[in-house]
Amino acid sequence: MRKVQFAPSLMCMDFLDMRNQLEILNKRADLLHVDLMDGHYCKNITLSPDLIRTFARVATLPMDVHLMTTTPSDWYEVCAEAGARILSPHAETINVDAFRTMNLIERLGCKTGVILNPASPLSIIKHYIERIDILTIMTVDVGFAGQPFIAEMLQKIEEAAELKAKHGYRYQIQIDGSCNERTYKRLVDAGAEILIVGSSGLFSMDSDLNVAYDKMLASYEKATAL
Ligand code: S6P
Ligand code: MG
Repeated sequence: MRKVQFAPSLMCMDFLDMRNQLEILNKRADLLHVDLMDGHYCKNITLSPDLIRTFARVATLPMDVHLMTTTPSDWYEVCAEAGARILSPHAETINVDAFRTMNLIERLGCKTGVILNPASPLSIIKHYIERIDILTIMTVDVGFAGQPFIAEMLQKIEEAAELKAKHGYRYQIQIDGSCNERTYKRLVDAGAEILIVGSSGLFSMDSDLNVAYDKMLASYEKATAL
């Protein structure tokens, strides 16, 4: 099996079974993906800083907060204080003050994530790419689980992997959107290092999350062995 990390997307978990599901993920996953939406940047509302604080009582894995908000600067401090370890705003929202943003995230003791929408090229992060710890490439438009994979993003992942190899950048390449048995092989072949698994890759596989996790690993192994 190819070496890749899995980051379950907590907006897709069974909210009536949160504690149990977090305890299972503690033992099996690599990091936790927390989607924070404001209803403006995208037309949905999912998790919240209060929920991050609640998850932190049980979660032992680092929480990566994906800020789908028009003004992410409203949320860095509160998310870090609630227990986030990685803060991942969208490049499209921080490019008015990207350097101030990076300085603040570092001062808060968090790792720096940056996320690119499908329509955004890598060139918009060119001047600060070397400061990024986790670079997330969206393979669906923001807002909802269960959307179709945007195959044009494979080229962007390849470009990010080439840039990383060429310049020795430290970022890990993370993929958000429709990571599942139909896309695993293409994603890892292109250079993906962390796969965010949501409804299609993990939570829909079985109502028992341990069984779902086994099925996800088996489907990953089968897809990437081809
Ligand atoms: C979408 C969000 C994602 C989803 C994930 C769901 O706005 O950022 O993190 O939770 O993509 O997974 P799937 O398999 O339903 O696409
Ligand atoms: Mg996300």
